[in-house]
Amino acid sequence: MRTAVYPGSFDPCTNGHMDVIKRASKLFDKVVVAVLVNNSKNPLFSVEKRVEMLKLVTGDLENVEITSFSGLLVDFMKKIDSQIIIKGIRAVSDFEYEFQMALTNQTLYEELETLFLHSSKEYMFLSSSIVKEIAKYGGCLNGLVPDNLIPIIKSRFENSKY
Ligand code: COD
Repeated sequence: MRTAVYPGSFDPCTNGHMDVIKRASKLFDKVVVAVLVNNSKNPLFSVEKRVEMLKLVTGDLENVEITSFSGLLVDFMKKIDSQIIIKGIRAVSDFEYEFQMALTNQTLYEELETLFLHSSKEYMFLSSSIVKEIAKYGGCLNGLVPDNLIPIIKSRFENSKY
């Protein structure tokens, strides 16, 4: 059984992430979406909430599992005995960082392969940061995140001075 891991912050999950998850789920027997716990980016949503939101939007994808991890990705990969990391690539700027990460991870765990899925053209500009910026100023999130996440994201801003 081929299991691939799609790691990220998912703060929050966007339609760009969803596109990668759905496409990866067609390529592998199982896809584990792994949310990083101790992210230095000062996340808007707790890891529990990010996991909950991902579970909500992937419920219909039978071979997709949502979990979280802390520490090094390579240690998580060893723990669940997977050797395939999925990354999404939007532009050349993503590639430079992701290529460095892929080589670092393979240096730490030789058997690892990182597979890059290019962004679909309608999501090339999309990131969690852009979604947060729009939500912060009360902008429209239609088409940027799964519909059922819109009220959750909006209420996070209504209830905070983020
Ligand atoms: N279209 C396609 N792909 C996309 C889109 C989009 N619109 N938006 C995001 N993506 C891709 C990103 O390129 C990335 O591959 C993935 O989706 C997740 O994106 P984010 O922004 O949610 O998550 P990141 O990039 O902050 O996640 C970084 C990791 C958590 C993967 C990384 O920091 C990590 O592995 N940390 C653990 C510590 C470690 O092992 N570090 C490496 C050795 S030092």
